[in-house]
Amino acid sequence: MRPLARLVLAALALAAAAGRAPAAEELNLFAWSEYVPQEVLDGFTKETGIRVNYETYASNEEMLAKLMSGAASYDLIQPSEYTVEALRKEDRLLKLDHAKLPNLKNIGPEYRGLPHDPGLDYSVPYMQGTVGIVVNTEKVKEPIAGYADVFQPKHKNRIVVLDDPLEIVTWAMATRGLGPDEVTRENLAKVRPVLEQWLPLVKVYDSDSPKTALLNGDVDLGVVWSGEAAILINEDAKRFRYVLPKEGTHRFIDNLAVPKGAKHVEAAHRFVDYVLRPEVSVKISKEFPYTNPNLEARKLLSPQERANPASYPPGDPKLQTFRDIGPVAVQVDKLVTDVKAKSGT
Ligand code: N2P
Repeated sequence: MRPLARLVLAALALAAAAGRAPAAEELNLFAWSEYVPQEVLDGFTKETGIRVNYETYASNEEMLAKLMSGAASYDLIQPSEYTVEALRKEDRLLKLDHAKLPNLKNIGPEYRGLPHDPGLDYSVPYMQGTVGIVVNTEKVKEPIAGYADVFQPKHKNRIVVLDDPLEIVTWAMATRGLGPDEVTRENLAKVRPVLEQWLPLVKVYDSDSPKTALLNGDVDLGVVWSGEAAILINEDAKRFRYVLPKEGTHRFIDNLAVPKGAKHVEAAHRFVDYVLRPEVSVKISKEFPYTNPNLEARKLLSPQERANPASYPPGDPKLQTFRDIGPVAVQVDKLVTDVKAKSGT
């Protein structure tokens, strides 16, 4: 064969091989916003060659709606405990292969045996947190101990809250002595008047970054995720205080889980085990200072980080975890949307 022909053939063979080569592997992660550090995603890609597409959401309900619509295919999602429970009832989660998760041992005993997934067979705790009140003590001088102290006419237009109907409804219920397990049509009707008083007072609804409005002085107090409060305390411990509402405090446990139909199940396991490594998990805590369920990672935190009262509340506060409330969730959404629309907020 003439050299040129040989060259052409070699080039053709190379092109054919390239066409057959598997596409670079990827992982489709659908998770809460401001929760997974870019440094962690990059570290995983560098080590494994697996590219991570990180799509974000701001509530469990938003995630569920998108997942159930089938509009996109995800390999990993990040539901809170009550949403793990709901997804399991619908048989939407894949059983995890614990043999591929040797670092699961780092998760503390208090995260095992819980009703949504007692054996961590379908979900792996990622971060835990509370929902509480942040007060700018330079602006608000009187004591704030509970929701009823926040939602007062004198604080009108000085309040930020999570843009999360279930959260908002359970705060109002707590002021009427009703727990988060008591979300029924009847009780929703009972708290409608409370919401009608509260929501016109709110200036900002923000589940992604409620700290921003507090930090730049747009508002003076708010009801936010504990990790957001912890960041504010790190910024200025004199100015910001975190209060666990006396009427009842919500404790959430956010988890990683693989939805049925995931296309990259192996990559999903590799990612879960990667973030369970203490030295990786601690990076998550440093950027997003929630309560880390990974006890080995906790050991790597500085004494100052462990002393942040929003990340690791002192004492033994009474915390309530949500359970799946079933179809009444639609009514929760409707109630808050309705009252918001009438409040002009
Ligand atoms: C992260 C918010 C996670 C807390 N930005 C909600 N479960």
